[in-house]
Formats: sequence, structure tokens, C-alpha cells
Amino acid sequence: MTREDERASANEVENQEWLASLDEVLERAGPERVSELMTELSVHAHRRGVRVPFTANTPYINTIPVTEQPPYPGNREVEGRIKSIIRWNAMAMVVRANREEDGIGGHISTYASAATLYEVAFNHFLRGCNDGGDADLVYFQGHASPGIYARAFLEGRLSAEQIGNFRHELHATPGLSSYPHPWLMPDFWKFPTVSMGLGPILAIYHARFIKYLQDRGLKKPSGRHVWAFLGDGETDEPETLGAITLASREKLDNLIFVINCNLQRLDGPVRGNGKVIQELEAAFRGAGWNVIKVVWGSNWDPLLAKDREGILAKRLEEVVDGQYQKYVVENGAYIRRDLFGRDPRLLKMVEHLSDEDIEDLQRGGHDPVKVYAAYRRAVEHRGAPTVILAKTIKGYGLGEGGEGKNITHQQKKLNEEQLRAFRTRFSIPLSDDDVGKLPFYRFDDDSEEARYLHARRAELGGFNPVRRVPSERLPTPPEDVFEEFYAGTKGREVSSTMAFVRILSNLLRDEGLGRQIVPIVPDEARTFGMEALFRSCGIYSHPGQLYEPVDKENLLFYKEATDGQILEEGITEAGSMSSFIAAGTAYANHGIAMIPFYVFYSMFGFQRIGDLVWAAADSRAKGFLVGATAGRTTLAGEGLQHQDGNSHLLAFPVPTLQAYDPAYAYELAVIIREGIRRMYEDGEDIFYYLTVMNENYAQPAMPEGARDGILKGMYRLREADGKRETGVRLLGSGTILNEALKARELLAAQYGVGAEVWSVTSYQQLHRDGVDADRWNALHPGEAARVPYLRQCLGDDDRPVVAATDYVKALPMCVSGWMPGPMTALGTDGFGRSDGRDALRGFFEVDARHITLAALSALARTGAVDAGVARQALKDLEIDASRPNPATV
Ligand SMILES: Cc1ncc(C[n+]2csc(CCOP(=O)(O)OP(=O)(O)O)c2C)c(N)n1
Ligand SMILES: [Mg+2]
Repeated sequence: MTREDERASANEVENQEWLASLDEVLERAGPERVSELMTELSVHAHRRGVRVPFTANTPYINTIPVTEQPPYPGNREVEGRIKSIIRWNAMAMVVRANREEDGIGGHISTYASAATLYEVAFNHFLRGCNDGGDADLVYFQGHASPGIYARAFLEGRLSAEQIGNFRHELHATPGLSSYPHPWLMPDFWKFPTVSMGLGPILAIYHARFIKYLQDRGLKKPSGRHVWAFLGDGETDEPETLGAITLASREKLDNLIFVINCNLQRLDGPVRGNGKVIQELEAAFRGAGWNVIKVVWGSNWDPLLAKDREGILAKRLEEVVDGQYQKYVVENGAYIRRDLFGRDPRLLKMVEHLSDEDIEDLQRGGHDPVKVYAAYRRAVEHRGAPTVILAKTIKGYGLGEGGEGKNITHQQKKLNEEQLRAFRTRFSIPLSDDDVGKLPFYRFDDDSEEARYLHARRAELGGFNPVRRVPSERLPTPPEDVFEEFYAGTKGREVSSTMAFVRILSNLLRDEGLGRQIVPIVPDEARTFGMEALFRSCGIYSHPGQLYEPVDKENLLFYKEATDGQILEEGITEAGSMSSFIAAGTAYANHGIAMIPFYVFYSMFGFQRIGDLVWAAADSRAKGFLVGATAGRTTLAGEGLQHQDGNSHLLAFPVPTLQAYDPAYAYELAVIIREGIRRMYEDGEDIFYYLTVMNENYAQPAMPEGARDGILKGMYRLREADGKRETGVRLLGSGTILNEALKARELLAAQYGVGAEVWSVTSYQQLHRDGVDADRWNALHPGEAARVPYLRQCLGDDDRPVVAATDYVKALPMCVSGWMPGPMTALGTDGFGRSDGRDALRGFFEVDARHITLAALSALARTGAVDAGVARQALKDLEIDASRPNPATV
């Protein structure tokens, strides 16, 4: 024996002695005492200078030991048969859709790997709402939709025609949408999830919103859980992990993540050279979640029980995910050699197993017993959210058709042989001849399986997912809430943001709906002058305020309270938007209409979290998005990253979103009141985007008869002044409306040109109306043409139009097709600059001078004024014609 061997052997003896003493304490005093001792040891060692490397990981084995596994409460055989049929139908749905139309797409392998995770949940956990209670809220993984449809088919909720038309929604018999879309299937799906990462962050904020409703006394606690099923590849999205500390900080024990760790994403392995389960375990444990790993199936139990020295666990930890994927496509002999063959002791451990036995060693996520144990522990866990990391095989059961292969995500077709293999593997009662026809299989109503399935769902309170919308409606607040804004400020200069905050304060005090308003801010309340609300409404905090705030003496101190109304989300636009969606869909998901007002820095809205806005529309969310500090030249000083001249273009295409760029307090008041009426009294599934600015100016009184135009998108604010025959029309929006008014003065005083001024509150609304009229006219040749609202306003008069906005020129240009005369758009294309408003407006050529020049130039081109007048104006107005286009510098 060498000295090293001697040392190794002495170490081994010492190891055994320590382990034996630990076992002795464990048996005598239980796990808590062991844990205490280990903490003691580690502190002691630390004090003596021993630095134990940090790890947030536990060994690569199941978190729940066999001894703590509850007995499985269901009938495994019947459940197995049901699951197999669902697998078959889900696969058949995709293959049939692609046979009918090549390239129509769909996914087989995602659900194939997740079937057990879903079926255990459907049979034993996910609550429905038939009993009048609250259904569990489930964020289904988007690509697993065929499996969810296949189950609804067995439940008798979807017809064979419907699942036969998967991905063919436009067929005469309507089909099923590719993914979960409440917009398209409003009775079925509650949450859009298919844009990866959105499901998890929405689930977190929704779980928190439930606590908010409870803490504010708006909802009774009901024990409902929020479940989010997601892919392991999906965890690379920043939204997936970005809010997990909120969930633990807020002790969201009503939240369960189930991450299907099939080790693969679309192109290949998620972590070929690492282990995604271990990586996620560390991240979630570090964040304070209850982490349950479901790595190995029951047939590993005897092997792991034999692993007294931990050599098997150590080996399992060494192997990387890419290699685990390789084992899926290899046979037992390969696994014996590669996994166990490194150590004779490991080989000995499996010597009693045949190669087939080794090949059949199961992953935890395919074993209902292990999955059930994890779910049971998750729903019973208190004080923290739970994440279940379940190891599975992508394309499980597809065999040569793609099981574990890198191409499996894209697999949409199976050949005859592969279909037969699938049939045999899952004992689907179909003959060789029938297999190729891919019939959908449904159990007879009086079969054991059908009875079992319905009994389980009845026991759990009915089906899930179901989207059922109670008809709670709110009264539109009375006009007196808004009167002061219609009256104007009588010369006092205030910004539209200040006006907005006052409207909001009035609404919060309204008896009819004040309690149901949810102000949401991402750490910008002071920027928008909203800090008075801190004191009057309180900032929501489940534990209340555990400290004495530094500004306690101040009238407007930072007040946190358990029943606080404001959601002060901190610097997370994605989180705030998730709260907006939770609140804006509460009318459907919680039977209580809540009105979110999410106020944000407008540049960090659509540009930052546009995909969540799209999801809000799909979710049928209601409420008000308020982009503050808006306008490229209105937000002075902040420069390129902050100055928003884009958001109205980004808001433009969102179908249910109504976007307005009001200039005056009365416009804002009219739009907000009408918004509440349409969404909460009439029940329209729409939401609003309003931009408000921080420039102070006198807010005028509302002109007679303006209301209708404000809502439709434009109204005449001023008649022309000056010589009628050389007239122009100026269209202004937001604060640039004031520049148009100044230009009107200049044109009249210096050039004898009469200019009408129109306030355009929404190009989007004008455009929607225009294209709608055009469409109708194309479809009704020979009938009297519909006249778009814009044209009703401007008539056939061909005076030139100059439209000036603080947003990009494409915004006003979207209505150019309906203009009766030539149109010039002035806008703020390009990067912002740090400077004052006057300088910025000069730089972007949207100030009164440039509006005046544009008007004169347009008149010169029509021959209404002499070109020399326009040329002289360049000099008068000190405009340099040779300067570069601000859009490109
Ligand atoms: C934001 C976003 N990016 C890309 C995609 C396209 N996509 C769909 S599924 C997928 C791979 C999913 O992998 P994983 O999350 O591991 O799910 P699995 O199917 O393996 O369960 C990708 C990239 C998407 N749906 N959403
Ligand atoms: Mg995956």
C-alpha cells in the first residue's frame, strides 16, 4: 500500500464513522435534529476558518424520499388507459392536420413528454368551478395544447369535428386554435401562454393579485392555486425567472410551477454540457422557493436504496444532460457501459438487471407515483411557492418517430410503421389497417374509463380549463366627477399628467367604483406627481409596514399597508404589465371587475414589453395604460433613450387597444369616462392607451359639441383666421397642438393666411374608421358610399393640410389616403436629444415656425401663394434649408 492508499483508506473509515453517527442521531432524534447538528457543524467550521464551497444544490435524486411518498389514490390502470388514448388523439390531431395541409404545423413531442404531468394534475388536483368555488388557474404550456384538446374531447367538451380541424379555425366547422388564445376560444382558454416566458411571469403576478384581492377584502380566500406548466427551454427567457424572488418574498404558497425538464428545446439540448435541473434548482432555492425535484421513476428506488455510499448519486450527478439525452436513443447495453461502467461497484449494483430492464429505468416525470407525491407536497406547502422540476423525455413514446431526437420538436408526421409502433407501445385498440387512418378514439359513455374520468372531474368541481365570465357590470361615474376638467383651468398652467392624476384621485373617491380601481406604478409615482396617492390609498404590502418610514412626519409619507390599493411594483415594466393583466381580467377570472390604471414612462412601455401588451389584448384585458412623460420633444432633457416618439405607432396595431394622444384635460376626461362606460358598463373587451405629458400650459374649457369628435379622433378647435381663399388646415396632437395654434397666429398675422386648427386625439381611431369605410365601399359597389369620419370633418375642400405630432410621421400619414387636399406630415422621426423643449422642437421641425413654413410651402405648390413668400418665410423664421434631416442624424 502506498501512503496515498493508506490515507484514502483511513479517510474511508473516518467517513463511515461520521456517517454512522449521523444515522444514529437520525434514528434516535429525527431529521430536524440532524439538520440542527449540521448547521451547528457548519457554523463551527466557519468560525475555525473552514470555507465550505457554496452550493444551492441537493444531490441529483428525487427530493421526496420513498419513505415520504403518499400512496397513490387513483386507479393506475384506468388512468394509464385514459392517458394513452389522450396521447394517441393528441398525436393524431397534429398528423391529420398536416396530412390535410402540408406545413400547417403543430407539436407532438411537447405533450408526449408532459402527458403524465398533466394527467396526474387533471385526475387529482386541478379544481373546476362547478361547485361555485374558484377553479384553479392554469397556465398551460402553449405547445402542449393538442393534449389539452385531446382530453377535452374525451370529456365530451370538444367534438371530433373540432379536433379534426385543429389549426384550421377558418374551416366551415370551426376548428381549434393552435395555442391557448382566450380571444379565439373565449369559453375555453383563460390565459395566452405560447410566447415563451409570458406564462410564468403572468402566473406569478396573478398569484400575488389573488392575495391583493383577499387582503383588500374584495375576495374571500378560497384555496385556489395558480399552476404554471412550462418548458425547460422556456426558462431561458428573462421573464420566466425574472420575477421569482417576488413570488417568494410575497410568500405565494398559492403558486406552483411545473417545469417539464425534457432536457431539449427546439434545436437541441437545453444544457447539453450541464444539467438544467440542477441549474434551476439552485436558482429557485436561492430565491426562496420550495423546490421539488422529480428526477427518477420508481424502478430506480431499489438501486438508490442500495447506494449507501452515495456512489450512484455521485455518478448520476456527473453525467451531463447531452449524455442523458443520448441514453434515450441508445439501448440498455450502452447505458450499462456508459453510465454504470465507470465503477465496478456500480456495475455490480445493476448486474441483476437485463439490458432491457436498464433501458426501461424510468424518469420521474413519467411516473405518476412520483408526480403525485410532488403535487401533493406542493399544494400542502405553506409560506412559499413551489417549483417542481420533473425530468422527462421529449417525444416520449414516439420511438423512431423522434423520441429524444434533436428533430423531435418539429416532428409533425409519422409514417405507417411509426404509427403502428406508437399504437403497440400504448396499447391503443386499433387494428393494423385502421392505424393509418388515424381515427380519434373516444371511450363509450358507460365504459369504465369514461365513468372514471367524469367521476374524477366531478369530484374536483368540473372541467378545467373553462372560461366563464360572470356579468358583473360597473356604473359609469357621474359627470360631476369630470366637470372640473370640462371647465378648464382658467389660465392656470398644468400638465395633462397633473390633470390625469386628479381625474384618477376623483375616481378613487367615487362610491360606485373607487374601490375597484388599481393604480399600478413601476417606481415612477413621484415623477408623475402621484405621491399624494401613497398616503390616501396606501401601497399594497401583505405584511403591512414593518418599519417606521423616514418621512412619517410628512403629510404624504410612504405608507405601506395590508389593504393598500396601489401596486407599487418597483422597476419592472414586465411585472407591472403582468399585474395590469391580472387586474384587467379579474372581471372574468375572479368575478369582480377591477379597473387598472398602469402609469409608466411611455418610452419603457410598448417598446419594452410590447409582447405583454399583445397578450393583454388576447387575454381580453380591460383598463387604462397611461404612457406618461410622453412625446419626443415634450420630455425635455432626457435624451435619446427616454424620449418617446414611437409608442403610438407601436400601440397602433393592437386590435382591442384604443390609443389616444390628447392635448387637453377635458379631452382626457371625456376619453376616460367613455372608456369606463364601454368597458365596464357595456362590457366591451377592449383597453386604452393614453399618453400624458409633463409640459405645463393653460387647460382650456371644452368647446361646445367637441365630445363626439374627441372620441372619434378629431374635432375643429379653431376656425380659420385671415384670408379665406389662401387657407390651410393645421392638425395638431398632444402638446404640439399648441404649436399649431401658434402657427395659426403667425400665418394670419405675418402672411395673411387663414388656418383652421383641428385637434387630432387619435390617428388610430381615424384610420380604423377610414379603412372600415373603404372596405364597406369595396364590398358594396353601386351603393351610396360611406364617408369616413375624417372626410366628414374635412369635406371635399382641397386646402393643404399640415399635420404635426410629437410622434413619428408615419402616424399622421396613416390617414393621408382620405385627405381631400395635399398633406404634409411633421413628426419626430429619429433619435431624441438632451435639450429643452424649444430646441427639441426646432431640431425635429415640429415647432410653430416649421408648421408655418410647411403651410406656406404647401400653398406655394398649389399656387395659392407665391413661392417667394415661402422662401422669405425661411429667412423670417430662421430656418436653415440645408441642415440634415433629423430623422437620420
Ligand atoms: C418568445 C418565443 N420564442 C420562440 C418561440 C418558438 N418556440 C416554440 S417552442 C420552442 C422550444 C420549446 O422548448 P421547451 O421550452 O423546452 O419546451 P418543450 O417543448 O421541450 O417542452 C420554441 C423556441 C416561442 N413560442 N416563443
Ligand atoms: Mg424542453
